[in-house]
Amino acid sequence: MAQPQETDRGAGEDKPPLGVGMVGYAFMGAAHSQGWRTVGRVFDLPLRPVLAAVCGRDAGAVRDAAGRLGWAAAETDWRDLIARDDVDLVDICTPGDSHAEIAIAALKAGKHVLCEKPLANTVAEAQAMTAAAGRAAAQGRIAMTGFNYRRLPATAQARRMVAEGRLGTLRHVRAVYLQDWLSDPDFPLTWRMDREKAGSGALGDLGAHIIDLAQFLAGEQLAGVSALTETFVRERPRLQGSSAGLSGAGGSERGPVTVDDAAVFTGRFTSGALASFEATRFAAGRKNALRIELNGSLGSLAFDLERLNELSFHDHTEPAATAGFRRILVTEPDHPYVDAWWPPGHGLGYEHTFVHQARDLVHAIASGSPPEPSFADGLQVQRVLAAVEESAAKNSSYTAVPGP
Ligand code: SOE
Repeated sequence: MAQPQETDRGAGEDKPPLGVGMVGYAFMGAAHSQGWRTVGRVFDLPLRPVLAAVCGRDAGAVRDAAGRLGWAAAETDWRDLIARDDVDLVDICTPGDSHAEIAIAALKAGKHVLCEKPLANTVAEAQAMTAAAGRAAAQGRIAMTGFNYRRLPATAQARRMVAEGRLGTLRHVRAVYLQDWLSDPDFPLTWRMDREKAGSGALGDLGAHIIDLAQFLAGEQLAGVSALTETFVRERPRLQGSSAGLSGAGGSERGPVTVDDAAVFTGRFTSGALASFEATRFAAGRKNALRIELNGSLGSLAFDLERLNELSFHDHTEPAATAGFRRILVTEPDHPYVDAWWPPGHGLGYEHTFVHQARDLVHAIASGSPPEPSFADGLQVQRVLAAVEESAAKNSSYTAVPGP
């Protein structure tokens, strides 16, 4: 049974430090912190990530977060964070309305940048970020977009199989990302339901993931979309004095929801393959259900985040008598990322995507090679998001069915 080699578990004390400064410390900040704390103790890296400072506006809360998440210092102004000499890389884990300002300033200050998805709230912001990343690349600075679901062993293995031609000519991609945390109409009005802060609702938050994953696995881009979006609950209780986020209790006063609750859209890839997507926060009973299936002329692949160590693969070249979807348990040392972890069959989790994201970013920084996904990749997803919203607003492809 393959055991992790000692060389795989680099403590890295002999490696040059890479000072990380993180802005934001809520769910994504906690997930990224886990990645930065762990990556140098599992992978043999060319640089040693150091959790230099975390930034948040509330001095007491960010100090507590620094202690809880393992950051050496706390800042209350992101401008002070990017000015620190011990910060080489700025990791942006804030709502989308601050991504562009922070990323562009950090790149200008000579820092590398990792920015959570979606890259920005608008195409214009994403374009400005991508231009700044292009200028910074000339100075050897790296800018990555944080689409973490590319970095599960199963999705990375699926990409390998598609690239090897195991599916043949791509015909279909169908992807859903289903959550249900807004099914309760009295769930309070948090930043995720405010277009100014979040840019969009389920579309940008969940739809961005399946757009990126579909294009990553297919190895090609969407050329066009046709969409429907809906806001099922148009008013919600305002938060009372708390920025408690998802779990805060709402007051009696209600305010408008200014983003989509759900988006359903079809797409055509540049090759002509067809796609369907669904992103919603109202799929009662679905907690974080990301599922994607690709159908090609030679076979099909399916992935389910609720069974994230597995792939379903159908080889259509097999005789019908024995063909069918079979399960690939993606825990072998030859599978992407797995050789640094556990022996076959032990499996990884959601949080490992952030460790792998950190690993790949450190290698890109050390080698000066373009990161994947880049800001340009994030811009392309932003363009698809904008096309979905434009299509839904035009309602052009929607044809009412005549009544009796
Ligand atoms: C939404 O609830 C969310 O936290 C997304 O913002 C993340 O990107 C996704 O990974 C989990 O769900």
